[in-house]
Amino acid sequence: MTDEPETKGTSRRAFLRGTAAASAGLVAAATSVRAEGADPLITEIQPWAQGFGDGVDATPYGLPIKFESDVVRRNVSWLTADVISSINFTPIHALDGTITPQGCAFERHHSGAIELSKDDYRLMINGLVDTPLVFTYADLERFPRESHVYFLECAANTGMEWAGSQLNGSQFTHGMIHNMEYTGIPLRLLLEEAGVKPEGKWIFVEGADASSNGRSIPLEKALDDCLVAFKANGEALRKEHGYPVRLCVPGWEGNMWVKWLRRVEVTENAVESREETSKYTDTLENGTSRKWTWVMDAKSVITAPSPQAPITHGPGPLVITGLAWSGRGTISRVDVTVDGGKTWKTARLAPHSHDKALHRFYLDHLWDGSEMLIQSRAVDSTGYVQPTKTELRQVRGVNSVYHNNCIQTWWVKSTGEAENVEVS
Ligand SMILES: Nc1nc2c(c(=O)[nH]1)N[C@H]1C(S)=C(S)[C@@H](COP(=O)(O)O)O[C@H]1N2
Ligand SMILES: [Mo]
Repeated sequence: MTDEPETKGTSRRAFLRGTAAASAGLVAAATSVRAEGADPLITEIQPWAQGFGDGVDATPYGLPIKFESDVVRRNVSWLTADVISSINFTPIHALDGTITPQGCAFERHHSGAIELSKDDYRLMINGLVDTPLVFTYADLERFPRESHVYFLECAANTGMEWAGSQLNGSQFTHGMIHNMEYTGIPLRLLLEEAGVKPEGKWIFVEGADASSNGRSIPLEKALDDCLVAFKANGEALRKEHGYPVRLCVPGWEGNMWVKWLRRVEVTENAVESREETSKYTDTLENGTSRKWTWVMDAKSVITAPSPQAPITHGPGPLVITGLAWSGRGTISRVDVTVDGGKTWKTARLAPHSHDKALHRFYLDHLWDGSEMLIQSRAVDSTGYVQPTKTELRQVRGVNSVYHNNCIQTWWVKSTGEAENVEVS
C-alpha cells in the first residue's frame, strides 16, 4: 500500500490552497453557482421519488443504464472492409479504473466469433510429448487454478498513426486493448501432465475457429506464465473473447492469445505460420522486417481530456487521467506535460497495480483555460522510457503497422475540445 491517507489529505489540502491562491476567478465561479437560488432538483419532489423503482426480479443479468449508451465498442469504417475479419475498439475514453468490462472490451476476429459449448469443447496436447492428451472442459476444471489481471493489446494498436496523426479519439488510437482478471490453469501444469520431450523447444497453439490463428510460442514462455483461461472478471468468457477457453500470453502481443483454444502442439522449431510471417512482423526504416517481437513495450495514453472526452467546464481544477502498461512488468512512473513536452509533472499512480496489467494515472491540474498540448510518458519497472514518435520513426520509418508505442499528443483548445496532433 503506497497511498496512505495522511499523504493524500495533505496533498489535497495543498492543492485546494493552491487553487484559491492562483485563481480567484474559480472561487467566484463556484460561489455564484451556489448562489443562483433554489434548485428544483433539490427543493421539489422528483418523479423517481414519487413511485417505485424496478423490483429485484426485473433484471436477472444487468446491462448499463440507458444514460451510458455511448460507452460502447466502435469500429472505424475504413478499417472494417469485412466485419467477419476485423476489429473494434474499447471506449477507453469513457472508462476509469483499470478493469475493462467484457461487454465493451475490443474484439479482433479473423473469421468471426464462434459459438462453442463447454460440452463440445476439447483441448488436445500433442507433438513432442510422452503422452498425447485430450482434455474436456470438465477435466480442466479439476486442475489447480489461479487468477491474474493482465492486459491484452493487439500488436496493431496505434498502428494507423505511423505516418501522421490520424484517428480522432483515444478509443480509436489506443482502444485495441483490454485488461481483465483471468481465471485459469497454468499451461505448465497441462504440459507437465503430457510430459514434454527434451527435443521440445516451442509450442504451436491454435483455435477452433475457421482461421485457427496458429502461433508459435517458445516453450520457456509457455512454462512461465501462460494461462489456459476460462473466466474473465469473475464470469465465463464472452463468446467474442473465446468462450469457453482462451490462452493468455501475459505481456505479449494479443495475436498470440488464441481464443477457443483447441490444440497445443509441442514442436522442435517455430512453425512460421501466416500469423508470424506475412503478419505480425515489423517493417523497419530501411525496408527490411524483423520478426519475433512478441513483448508489448511500455506505453501510455491520456484518456481524458481527449477528442471524445473534451473538457466541459471552465478554468480551475481539471483531472487529467490515462492508462499506462508494459509487457515487461509494472509501471514505475508516468510523467504528464501540458506544454508539448517542455515541462513535465509526475502523475499519481492508482495503487494496486499488477504485473503486465493496465495502470491508471491521474494528474490533478489547475487549468488556466488556455490551450494545451498534453502528453503522457511511461517508465516501466525495467527503466525503459516510452519513446517519442520521432525517436520511434528513426528506427521503424513510417510504413510500419505493429508495435507503435510512441508518446501521444492531444491538442486541447481553450474551448475544451481536443484533437489528435503531433509535435516535433
Ligand atoms: N482463434 C482465434 N484467436 C485469436 C484471434 C482469432 O481471430 N482467432 N485473433 C487474435 C488477435 S489478432 C487478437 S488482437 C486477440 C483479440 O482478442 P479479443 O477479441 O478478446 O479482444 O485475439 C487473438 N486470438
Ligand atoms: Mo491482433
